Amino acid sequence: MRRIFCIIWLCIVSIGVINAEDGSRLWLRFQSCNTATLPNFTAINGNKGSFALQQFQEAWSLMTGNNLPERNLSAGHTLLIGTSKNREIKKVVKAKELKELGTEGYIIRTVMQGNKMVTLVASLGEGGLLYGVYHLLRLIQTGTDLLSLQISEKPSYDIRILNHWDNLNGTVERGYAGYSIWQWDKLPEVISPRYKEYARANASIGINGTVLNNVNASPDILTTSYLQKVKIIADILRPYHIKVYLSVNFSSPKIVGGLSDSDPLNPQVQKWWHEKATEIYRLIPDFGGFLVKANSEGQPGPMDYGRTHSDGANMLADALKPYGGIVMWRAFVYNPSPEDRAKQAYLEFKPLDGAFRNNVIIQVKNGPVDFQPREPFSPLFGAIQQTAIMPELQITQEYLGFSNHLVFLAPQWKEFLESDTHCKGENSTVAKSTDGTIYPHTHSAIAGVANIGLDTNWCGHHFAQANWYAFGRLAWDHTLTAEEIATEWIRMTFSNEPKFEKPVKEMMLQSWETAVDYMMPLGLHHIFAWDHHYGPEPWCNIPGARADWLPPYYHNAGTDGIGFDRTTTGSDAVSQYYSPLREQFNNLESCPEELLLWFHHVPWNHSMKNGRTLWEELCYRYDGGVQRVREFQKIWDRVEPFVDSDRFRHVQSRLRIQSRDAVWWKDACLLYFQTFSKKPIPYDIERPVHELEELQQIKLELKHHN
Ligand code: GCV
Repeated sequence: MRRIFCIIWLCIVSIGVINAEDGSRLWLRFQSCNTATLPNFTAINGNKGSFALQQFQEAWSLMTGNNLPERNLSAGHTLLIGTSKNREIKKVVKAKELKELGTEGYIIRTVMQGNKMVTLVASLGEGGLLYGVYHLLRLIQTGTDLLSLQISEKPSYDIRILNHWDNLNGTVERGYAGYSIWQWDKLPEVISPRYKEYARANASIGINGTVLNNVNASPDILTTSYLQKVKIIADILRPYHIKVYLSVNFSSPKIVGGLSDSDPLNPQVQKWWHEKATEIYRLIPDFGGFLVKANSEGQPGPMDYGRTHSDGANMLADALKPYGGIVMWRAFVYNPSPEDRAKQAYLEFKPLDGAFRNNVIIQVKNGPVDFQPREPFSPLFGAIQQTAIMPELQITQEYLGFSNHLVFLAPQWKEFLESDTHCKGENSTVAKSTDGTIYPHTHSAIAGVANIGLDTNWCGHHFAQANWYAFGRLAWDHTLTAEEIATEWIRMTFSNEPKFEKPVKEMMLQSWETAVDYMMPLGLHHIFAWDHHYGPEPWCNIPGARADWLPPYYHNAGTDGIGFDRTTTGSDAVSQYYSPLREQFNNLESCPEELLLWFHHVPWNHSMKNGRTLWEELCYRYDGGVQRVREFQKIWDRVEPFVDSDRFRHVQSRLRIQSRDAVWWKDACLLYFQTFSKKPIPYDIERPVHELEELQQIKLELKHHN
């Protein structure tokens, strides 16, 4: 009777809450008054004081209003949560099974013991137990039948890490969700409750590392007073199985340590880093390591002293080695040279393959240029073999409409991870060439540039939370489909109602291709407005600016056609790929049309596979993108009955912006490119509503936090 009362009470409370959802609880709302989907657990048992067990109890009490009684296996349905050391677990799960899954893997299983039903979550380590518990909670929240579970999982990547581009003054580079969640000015005295919520959200999706500060790193982070602040955060994150890492400035020995230089071969410099590592590990015994942007976009690095990337990375790696720390060394490098920017990272790093210590991982952006709406994968994937290499994905939507546009990125990341590098023949996907399958190394890793800020809903746009979620889920299991991830997220974040789930999922799954179409279809790239990267500026030409920071460098539009010639007779970037890819990309006929203008300069009259000319196809792509955003608006308006009013209105309003922006993109690009193609926009396509001159006047005053 009491339980029924509680459930009714919870439902009433929930109805109240439905009108006041602000997105702060992310996908961890634990707000179930649908008793049909709740398992009939009658008791809980497990390792005494287990953090994972506590996490389950907290969630359970939010869902039901009660804690589960902690007692030994008894009649009814017991939930057993324990490591391999637990006596009850030992009775049902073979030690060998758990060993094979490692300390982060887990088993979830339903077993009968006489007339007793037991659902168990078991792992070798506490981390795995936590992940198992969150897996079980996900099944409960998404309304999955729990009567015959047979699950065993282990992560695709060892290190699943967020990169915050957060500055010490509280701003966030390329952040669109408010100020940084790390409140350095208040630490170590004042501890924001957000730190814990952040940790729990990450643990629930398997993220086990975080780099707290921007890769454009302030040397101050390595001062003792900042390290004491970092220690507080590390202490909060530790129970959630999350390690803290820091971005470091290569000139720190000179700037913070007062040395005459920061030359990696200078013994004084090496000593400084060793002592700094010792100081860090004294404060934070499980400190993860360093992330470094060196000799890139003006950042200092070993090349300032005539040394190589490996000299720099190895020096840091040696300092961290005694403590088990790692160095993530970024390969995002390009200089204002005549060489095609897309080729430069490969040219710099490929010759260094094998020259790095085994606690160094080369961190490479998914594409060879810079997180564009669509890029081919970077040719470094598959090519770097003797050194571990990790993908860097961008969760924050620097090039995809900030937090104004609804763009679900799982399809983009899946396309990337499943791209076949051909490094060891067919089916040598990017995923397999980085997760240890093809090239086993001491560590495997994947990073995502965070989209998290102090905004109440964490990510600015409610649907941008889905990208944080998707990154974690794919880092854990890159074989998941975008659709599976969207289903889980929608159900937990919004509703299990099929009339909501189905159309919203379709919208999410189409949203990335849609944004590509209204921004940069057919392989176009980097035609953004100067510096802030919001909106189109294909004409942008700033006197004296580096050519490779200007759109015409990339689109090369002229009366003869459009696109970047990267074939063997052009910049020859195609040759950085393995056969048969390089031949496929090189040939206009076999190059995938989605990447056509990435690899080829193509005449306006070129005949596409569907019979249209290139110009016509470009027009239809832009228009298709606009029309689909309008469809998204209709989809969203129709699902209003299933969403709380606050989130409904918020998303509705963002879709209106997205719709207007899509028209802006289409008009700007088509009217501008038309000055070269000199062809009419096909007559069945919506007419431009802007004048080109009017669009060319737009200069947005967007805050760019550096
Ligand atoms: C952190 C791009 C972004 C920069 C970013 C850089 C990087 O150039 O626009 O804001 O700097 O990439 O990844 O280092």
